[in-house]
Amino acid sequence: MTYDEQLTKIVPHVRQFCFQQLEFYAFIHFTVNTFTDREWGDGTESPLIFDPESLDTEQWVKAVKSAGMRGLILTCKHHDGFCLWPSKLTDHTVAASPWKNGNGDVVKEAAEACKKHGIKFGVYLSPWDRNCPLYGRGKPYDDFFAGQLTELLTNYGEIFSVWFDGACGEGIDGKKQHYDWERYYSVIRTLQPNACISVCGPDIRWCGNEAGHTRISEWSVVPERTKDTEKISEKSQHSDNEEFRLRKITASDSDLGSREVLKNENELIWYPAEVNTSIRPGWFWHESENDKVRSLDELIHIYNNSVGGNSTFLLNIPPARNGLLCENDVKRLAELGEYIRNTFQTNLSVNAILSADSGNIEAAKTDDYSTYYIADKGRTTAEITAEWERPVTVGCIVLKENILCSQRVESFTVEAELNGEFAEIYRGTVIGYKRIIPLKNITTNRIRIKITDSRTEPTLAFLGIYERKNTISHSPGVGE
Ligand code: FUL
Repeated sequence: MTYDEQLTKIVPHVRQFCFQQLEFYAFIHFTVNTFTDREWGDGTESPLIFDPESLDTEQWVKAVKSAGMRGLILTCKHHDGFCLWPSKLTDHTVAASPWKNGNGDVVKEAAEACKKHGIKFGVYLSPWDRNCPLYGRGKPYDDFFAGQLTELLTNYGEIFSVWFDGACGEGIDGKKQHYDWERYYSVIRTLQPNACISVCGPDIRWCGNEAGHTRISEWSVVPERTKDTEKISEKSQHSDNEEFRLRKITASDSDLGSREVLKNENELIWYPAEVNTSIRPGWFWHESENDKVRSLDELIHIYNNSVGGNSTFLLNIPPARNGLLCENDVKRLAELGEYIRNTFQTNLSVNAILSADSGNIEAAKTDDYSTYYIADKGRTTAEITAEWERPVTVGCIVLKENILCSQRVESFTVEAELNGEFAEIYRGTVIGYKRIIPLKNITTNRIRIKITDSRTEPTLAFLGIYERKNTISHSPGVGE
């Protein structure tokens, strides 16, 4: 087996495959910080300050759905330790707050609203707890944390994501906790086997920043040691390459999966990226940021480069003190949803005459995995042409590999016939789960896609060529 073939033996677990198809989902940061105007609470906040008198989780879910998001992850407990559900393991919860006279449960309301409106529900539970007196004492804290996880994963229906934050500081008396991750993971696998564990977990990788920046080439096959930076020294002893042994891997490295990076690694894993960022500067609501909601343009840019850059997109929208998302944020989400719906409305490839230099390209007309294009055995390139009798105006092209066959494509180009000749209009590197290629006003009879390098036979689960519907277009693009 060639080296490239070995790389393509690494494929997603079914739970990762399902997760990736959610594409775009919401983060909701809400806790005592919302009432203290802080980003990190220190655990001394009184539960008496928590009183979101108009809390309406259906308003959250409706707004989130209007943007085209398919899930919602709630900060059930942030670093301050305040629990949005009446945990039996601590008094520092909604039960001690005036909200609903202590009879409320935000987690329950959020889970129910998601279920009612048909989106997935996930939980963020901060391992770092600045209120819990057991923090930093080893097993007693692990017992406490595993107990809280058990409450969340037992009482609130199906959970799609358990989001473990990397932030880890000192507890009440300056002690640091060394988390028993393996134990936490086993609680999750037992209680919610379909849930993906994100960031400090084995299923979904943090993209390495919180600003919404994305990589040009995002690979899902990466070194196993990407998963756990603490284990670097232990793992690297196994490599024979001296220079490589000394090189550390961090989540923010610009290249995590090229052939060059992978070649000295002993263990490789499927570990796809998630881009997480906030619609405002902060994660929590601050009155002073009500007019600092990201522009539609910015959000489209992040969407195209995350969902359309072989990542998933987790966008945070923080509720205000009254328990509602603010008007500006709600409006922006609706605008984004409208843009997405318009962009991907009319797929011109359905009525195009498709041809390829090998394989059955017709199989890529439908956006599913039941049929897919694959080049003939032994080929690592492909040339695919879409042709229409009358000229079409294209706003966007979407390419999707069949990731069940791993991630294979290394580079490709897109050409359009302009004035009787093919001209290159886009040059790309990886495809992976999805590549979105926004174009500006290309009117043509023919589009040609050339896969110029692939690890083994290139696949396409889907080729979408969308008619231009939006008046705004977003980089990169040519033609105007
Ligand atoms: C960080 C946290 O410290 C922030 O408060 C926020 O929750 C973000 C998503 O992760 O590490």
